[in-house]
Amino acid sequence: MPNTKHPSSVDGAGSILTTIGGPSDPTPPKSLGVSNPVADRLLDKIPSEHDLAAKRPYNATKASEYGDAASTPTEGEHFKPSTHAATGSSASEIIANDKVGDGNPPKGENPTVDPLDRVRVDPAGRVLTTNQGIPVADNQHSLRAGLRGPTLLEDFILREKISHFDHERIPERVVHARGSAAHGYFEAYDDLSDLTRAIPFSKKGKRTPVFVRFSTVAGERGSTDTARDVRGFAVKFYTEEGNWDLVGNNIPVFFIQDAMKFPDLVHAAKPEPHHAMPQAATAHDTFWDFASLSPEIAHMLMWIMSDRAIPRSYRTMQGFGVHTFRLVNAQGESRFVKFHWTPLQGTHSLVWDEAVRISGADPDFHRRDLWEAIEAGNFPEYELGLQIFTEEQANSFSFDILDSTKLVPEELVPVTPVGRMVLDRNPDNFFAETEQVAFCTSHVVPGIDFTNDPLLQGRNFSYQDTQLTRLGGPNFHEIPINSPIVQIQNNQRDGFHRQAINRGRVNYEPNSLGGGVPYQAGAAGFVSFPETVSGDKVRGKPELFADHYSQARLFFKSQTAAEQNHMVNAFRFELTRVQTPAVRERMLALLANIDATLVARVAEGLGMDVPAPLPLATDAPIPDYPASPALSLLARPGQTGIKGRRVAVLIANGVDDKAVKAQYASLLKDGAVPRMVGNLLGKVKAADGDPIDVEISVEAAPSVLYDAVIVPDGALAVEALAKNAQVLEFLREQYRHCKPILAYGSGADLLVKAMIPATLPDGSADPALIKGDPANADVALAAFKTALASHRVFARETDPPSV
Ligand code: HDE
Repeated sequence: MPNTKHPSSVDGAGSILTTIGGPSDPTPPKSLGVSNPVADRLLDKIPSEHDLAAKRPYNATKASEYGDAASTPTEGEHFKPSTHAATGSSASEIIANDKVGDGNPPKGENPTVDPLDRVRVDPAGRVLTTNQGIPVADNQHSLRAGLRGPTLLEDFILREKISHFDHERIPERVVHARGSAAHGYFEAYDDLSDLTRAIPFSKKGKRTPVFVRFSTVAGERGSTDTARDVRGFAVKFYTEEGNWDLVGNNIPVFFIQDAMKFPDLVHAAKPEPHHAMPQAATAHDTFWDFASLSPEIAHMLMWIMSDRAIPRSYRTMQGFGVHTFRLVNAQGESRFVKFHWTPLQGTHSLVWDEAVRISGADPDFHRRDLWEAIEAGNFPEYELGLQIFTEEQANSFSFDILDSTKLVPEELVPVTPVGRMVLDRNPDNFFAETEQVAFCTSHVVPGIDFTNDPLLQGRNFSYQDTQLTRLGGPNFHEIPINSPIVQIQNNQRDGFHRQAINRGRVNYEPNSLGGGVPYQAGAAGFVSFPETVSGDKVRGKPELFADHYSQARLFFKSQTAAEQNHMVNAFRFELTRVQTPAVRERMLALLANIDATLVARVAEGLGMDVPAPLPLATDAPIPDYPASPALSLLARPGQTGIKGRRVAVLIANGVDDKAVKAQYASLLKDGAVPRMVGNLLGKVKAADGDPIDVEISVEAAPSVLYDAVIVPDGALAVEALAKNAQVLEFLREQYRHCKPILAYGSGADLLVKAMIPATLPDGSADPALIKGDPANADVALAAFKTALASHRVFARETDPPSV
């Protein structure tokens, strides 16, 4: 589409980079102000999608569906897109790798282990068919005995269509039902073959394709993204020696110590069984009843009541393998390892009030953020770090490395960076890929091995088992997203939905009729580490597992004051929603073993006295750890500046046109996503008379959906904005949620109208409340960008909130 109105500007580019709304004027920008092959493709994709849709202003075949005309079916209207991109699922589909292929399905191939290209379906220029490939003449009507008669059972086309639809749903995951995923690659920094023979680490610069699914745990498939919860962080590596699944979380410890307790934990956390409430929340009696009777949960409670449980984005959270695993090298030597993923974007979270409001404004907040970032070419990137230690070291620790409620402090064993993971491609189809992907902790490759952590051992059974129901049988490994990039060769046969057509008559081993193949690999295959095992058959836990509180204490004391405040508030919120006083009391008694200030402040919020601490499960002395700054979220501000940050630029009639456009363009250039936000869609008339498109209204995308706001200069504009209470609330929320605010010239009057405090509560200057001189706009913008990159100013917070 020719761009006549904004010949060379980036106006509207913020809307091209997002998935909600857009200006009334469909004229797209010509440039995004940055050159990036994926983001640039959006400039083709979005306008050509519009052009394609515009070719069909109405349904021209509708009239032929009635009366006698219906007896001669008409060919469906169809149109050719102006670009291939127009009908693709994503702009990132052009990014190829060994797993996804290049996006162009080869004709006539049907092997079971090829890349996803084999099953990618493109309907361009094709007629509609049944599942048997029969061309469908009429997709509007069922077959009937006369226009007013009954529908005929003979109508195999209707039956097939309805029946398939009836069975579209599969059971959701029993936990981690809500999730989003992306393709990408892992790249090793170095050759680690002295440590492990795992092939992704075999060579400096080696790339292994991955598929990563992030998730919440407790909520159902359609639940909100910003619930307070642990996030799943599951990575499937498609290696040349088979698939390795590192099925982790964004928190390095877990609630329980033995797989036997997992169904109890999940039952307690999920909606209560009598009335099925609440959805995606632990703030209810059954969870806290279970928690207060399971003191091994203490450490995990510290993490889930912290801001870790409300991440800003999947791009801004860490990932952890949680359990201790083993690395084994070609000589059969083993070391213990803990896996850490660290986001280059830094670790950033939401504030609770914001998380709650986002649930209404955009329940898909994290899904959208991940999708949009990849489409915009702001590829999420994480560094993989390993904590490596020997058996001797492990024996010297004051905790048991098989206990998943404990972490290995980084001060004890530092994290060594070994590679990076880049997520550079969105899935083509949510169901086929994100929903059907099956992660199993038992999927390991030579060079990676298990330990005897009783949680991990239980998981190794559970994941394989759960897929049988969820994906309908034992052949889920053949679903393209699950199948490895190497051939599957064994004598397993048949079962529901089998795809492989195995050649020959030999389906057993040993055989001579097939020449002995496939043959076992011997030492070249997966060899379990020959760990010595001895002991009585017993149900129980080792002594060191009985220390429930030392690392909970370590976590609490390692947080900054603001983070501690957030934890106090989270406990107050959750326990206030509990109805049974005895449960609240027992929880306070548990907290009393962790920190005296914490319990006193939570008790105060509940109007209760601090009870006596719960009895301990051990008489052994409890380790006292020094504070670990690495445990604070603020320890990792990130390296990618303002990339992917959303900025609202408020506009109304009379706005200073030149300035807002320059700010908009400058933010785009740095990879942020600005949007012109107004009272209503349409155009506003700038001070110099030029029209500017409003890209979205304050109502459709309220304050919580942005990381920062710019209030422009222009007395008239300020007056118009001040009349809208939603705008004033917008600013108050930006302030309350500690986000950067930049006001130019008369824009500062709007802050006064919104009753935004001029200084921090202690009277000092607020580094993220920036008042800019329009004559010197660049200086203020630079300060604003710095504030945006460092995320939030928690020093604004008071208890209770004053704004
Ligand atoms: Fe899971 N977990 N889990 N879990 N888990 C599942 O497997 C289970 C645990 C985690 O994106 C289920 O395929 C048991 C720890 C993630 O598809 C199920 C125990 C950690 C995902 C299951 C645990 C996790 C799951 C449900 C205690 C962090 C989502 C659907 C012994 C290290 C993967 C499925 C995805 C999913 C069982 C504890 C992470 C039922 C029995 C610890 C990220 O098999």
